[in-house]
Amino acid sequence: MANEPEEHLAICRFCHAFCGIRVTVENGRAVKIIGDRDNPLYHGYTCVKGRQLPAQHYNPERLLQPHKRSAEGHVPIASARALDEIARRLTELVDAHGPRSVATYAATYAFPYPAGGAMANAFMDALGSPMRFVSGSIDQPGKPVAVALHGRWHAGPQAFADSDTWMLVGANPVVSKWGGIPQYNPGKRLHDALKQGMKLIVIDPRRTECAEKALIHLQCKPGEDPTILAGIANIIIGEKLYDEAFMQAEVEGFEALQAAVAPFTPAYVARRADVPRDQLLAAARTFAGARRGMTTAGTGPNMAPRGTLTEYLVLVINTLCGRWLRAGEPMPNPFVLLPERRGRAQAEPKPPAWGYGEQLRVRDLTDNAGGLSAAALADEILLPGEGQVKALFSIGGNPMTAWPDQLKTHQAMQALKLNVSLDIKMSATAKMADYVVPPKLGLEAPAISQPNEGIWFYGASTGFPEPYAMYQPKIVDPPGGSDLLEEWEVFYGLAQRMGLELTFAGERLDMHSAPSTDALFELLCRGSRIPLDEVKQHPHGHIWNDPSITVLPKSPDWTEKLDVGNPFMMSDLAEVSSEPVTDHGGYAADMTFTHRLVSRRLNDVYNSSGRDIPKLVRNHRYNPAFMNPNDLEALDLHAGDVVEISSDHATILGVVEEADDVRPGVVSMAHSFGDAPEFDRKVFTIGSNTGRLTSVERDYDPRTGMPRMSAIPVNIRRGDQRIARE
Ligand SMILES: Nc1nc2c(c(=O)[nH]1)N[C@H]1C(S)=C(S)[C@@H](COP(=O)(O)OP(=O)(O)OC[C@H]3O[C@@H](n4cnc5c(=O)[nH]c(N)nc54)[C@H](O)[C@@H]3O)O[C@H]1N2
Ligand SMILES: Nc1nc2c(c(=O)[nH]1)N[C@H]1C(S)=C(S)[C@@H](COP(=O)(O)OP(=O)(O)OC[C@H]3O[C@@H](n4cnc5c(=O)[nH]c(N)nc54)[C@H](O)[C@@H]3O)O[C@H]1N2
Ligand code: SF4
Ligand SMILES: [Mo]
Repeated sequence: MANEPEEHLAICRFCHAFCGIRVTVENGRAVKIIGDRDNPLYHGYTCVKGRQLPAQHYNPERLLQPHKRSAEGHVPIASARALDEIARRLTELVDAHGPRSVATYAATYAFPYPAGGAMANAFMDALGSPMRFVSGSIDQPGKPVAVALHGRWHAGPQAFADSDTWMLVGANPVVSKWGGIPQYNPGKRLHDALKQGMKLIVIDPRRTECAEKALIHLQCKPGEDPTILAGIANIIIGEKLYDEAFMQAEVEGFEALQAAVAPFTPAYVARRADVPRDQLLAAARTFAGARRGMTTAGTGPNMAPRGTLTEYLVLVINTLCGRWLRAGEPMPNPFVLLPERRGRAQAEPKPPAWGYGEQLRVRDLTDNAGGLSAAALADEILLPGEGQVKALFSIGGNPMTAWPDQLKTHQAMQALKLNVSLDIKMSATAKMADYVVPPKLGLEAPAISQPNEGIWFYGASTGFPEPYAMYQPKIVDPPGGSDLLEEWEVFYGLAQRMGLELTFAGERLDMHSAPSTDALFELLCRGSRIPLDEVKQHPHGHIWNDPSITVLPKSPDWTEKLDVGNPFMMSDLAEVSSEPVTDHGGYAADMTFTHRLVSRRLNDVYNSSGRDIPKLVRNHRYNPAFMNPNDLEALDLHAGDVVEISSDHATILGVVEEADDVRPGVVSMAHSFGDAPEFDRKVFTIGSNTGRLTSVERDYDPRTGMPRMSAIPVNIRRGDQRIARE
């Protein structure tokens, strides 16, 4: 007889926003998801992806046991045996080539499973390999690097909730639910703020869902953000709109900045970035004329050339306007599952930004505040010699679709001696892996909200806007007959077999009897402001406000300042102002490009995830090449036509779609679609890979290794229309 349905409270881990949800469970299976109206942070919000968690958990495509590559393709293998074999091969590789031959790539789905990433690091520590890469290094590595150069204001930024202006540079948080503004039911937060009179400014070549609500939208040429932001800084300085007292007391480098931004006159910026001069002036005056509010940048400009400089100028504009918390103001989030953070109204000492730690063997790249560059990992795998990477663990990541320079990645995946993918499905990467070890999914293992606190340190204006936390126990068992390992169990199991002692979050682990996920969470939360046990008493999640936690005054004799005139950044600005203003992005003179391809997110899928869930691909199974109707007409193209999109590096196919929200001259296309070149003609079912258009060897940021992944100069040509729709 069927059991009565039960309701459970959970954290949605389909994306990084971690919404509080209610899960209906029938006969041990999750059958329905709705938002939890009693959750104090999200108030019942969910999106279409989160409501598909049952379809994700019981997807026929989901892998329910580890697989091993064989002559007959991938065949199931018991998890214990898979770990035995992987451990043996790792030992051989490390004996022959040293620990640096082993690399980890912890990506999108490492974030919601914090014990996995931490155990992978513990394993790499024990092995002695520095080769740990994260997807953050091909996301917005300019953020932490810019913070290191400019300095972090210890108390943190002004909060969104009490701001009267906000400026989004190439970010679309209403869709991405990620940064820019607090990403926890961001549509509602933005709506409420606008109702209270917030003046929103958006800088984006697309009239995005956020731009539609903006007071001022600079629909700029892509890739010109350093120019636009330098122009805004120049106006703020020229019109004396900056916070003079704050600059005097807390900031150095003003004269250098003033000189470096001087060439970026409104007329120059208007011409170069192709934005109306009056709008540019209005944006600067509106932002600086308001009382409170931050400028924040998203992935668009971070993937365009000079992401670090863009992020630096974002900080500069915030600092010019003094938009950092002052002594006596409440700390919006003193943390819950991390140690209490009581900020001081002062600049922190600046850590090194790059030039330390592991030296990569290509492009003179070093470790940096954004982490070792995943854009150089394929080279590290392909380049013979001492230290060559021979073994790769992808932890919740899909290099074949996400890394720039896909053809190089494709070669690298083939060159690996041991390729292990911790993935829920046969992704484009897993298909090439020697072992695919599938993990438990979000409802099958306990969860903590702590990762969304930790991202506070990544840049400015990220993370929970209030001291919120939630714990979720395991809700359902994995499907019967499955053989799944949580990500941390893989690294713990390998260490056991290889005789390695692991230290996890500062604690030596017992290598004979495995910990539980809950015990690992206890270790991750040690010393937290609120004990994890207390958080567990609040199944809907809870906000631990403490009005007594206010920003402390500056320490006596404190001399550290924020720096708006960093010499590297000033010299980058000089380089920008000396560039010729061209229509094709300063590219080789013998090649002309008519368009620039920009990155974007699609609401219904998450990078390469979700495309095997029918409700999420009801609009498109592919990533359309969105273009302005005038451009389509000029090229005699119609919606649904197949085109060839060529950069100076490669050509991909695309299916065009009319979009009047896209600026003329721009192609707006999502990443992480497509597969290896042999599948290219399936463009209508799997889309195509924009990463292939990028060379990692040119136009990269010399400190972070970030190549040009947006604002890519391209030409568009009619393609072969015989390519089948199905
Ligand atoms: N051209 C271009 N390239 C880009 C970007 C861009 O905008 N343009 N964006 C960049 C950015 S910001 C990022 S973050 C990277 C993303 O880079 P990746 O993280 O490498 O890419 P994803 O496609 O998110 O890969 C996630 C993988 O995890 C698997 N997965 C799903 N759920 C789980 C789970 O619960 N556990 C585990 N272990 N695995 C799971 C999925 O099946 C998928 O294969 O791509 C970057 N690449
Ligand atoms: N639904 C959904 N949500 C996601 C993801 C997803 O795939 N789907 N991916 C997740 C990931 S990994 C991340 S890192 C976050 C990213 O979150 P966001 O940074 O908010 O990402 P996007 O929505 O792509 O917004 C980037 C914007 O930059 C614009 N842009 C592109 N090039 C330029 C340029 O040169 N200059 C300027 N000014 N703008 C430019 C694009 O038009 C786009 O509107 O989203 C996360 N959330
Ligand atoms: S925004 Fe959607 S996918 Fe992301 S956590 Fe919330 S419900 Fe889940
Ligand atoms: Mo990302």
